[in-house]
Amino acid sequence: MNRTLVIVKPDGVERGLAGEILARLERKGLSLVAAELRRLDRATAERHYAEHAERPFFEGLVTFITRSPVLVCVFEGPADTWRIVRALMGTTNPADAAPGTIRGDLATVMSENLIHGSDSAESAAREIEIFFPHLA
Ligand code: 3AN
Repeated sequence: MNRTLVIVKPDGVERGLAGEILARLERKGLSLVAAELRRLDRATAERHYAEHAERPFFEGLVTFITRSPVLVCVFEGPADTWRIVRALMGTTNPADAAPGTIRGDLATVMSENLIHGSDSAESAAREIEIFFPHLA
C-alpha cells in the first residue's frame, strides 16, 4: 500500500466542507489512516511550504494556512496514491479546475482552494514526516 498527505485547508474547515472532501476521497476507494484537526504554527507552515519560500505569494500562503484549524490527514491506496488524490483535487487554480473535481465543484479562487495534496512520492514522504512522524 501507498500513502499520501492531504490537508483540508482553513477555508474548507471554515465552510464546513471537511466531511464532503474526505467523503469524496473515501468514495474513490482510498482509506483514511490518520486525521487530526490542528491549528498550524508558523514554523510548521513554513517547513511544509519550503519549496515556495522565495515566491511572492509565500507570506500570504503562510498567513492563510495558519489562520484557523486545518484537518491534516494521511490517505492510503494503491501505487502512487498521491496521483489519485491530485486528480480528485483538480488544478491549483479553481477557476480552471474541471467540474467533478473538488476545486472545480467547490472553490473559485487560488488563494482559497480548499485542499492540499502531496505532489510526488517524495513530497508525500517528506510531508508525512512533518505532520505524522510516527507514521514515517
Ligand atoms: P497545489 O496546492 O495545487 O499543490 P502548489 O503546491 O503549487 O499547488 O501551491 C501551493 C499553494 O500556493 C496553492 N494551493 C495556492 O494556494 C498557492 N499558490 C500557488 N501558486 C500561486 C500563485 N501563482 N499565486 C498565488 N498563490 C499561489
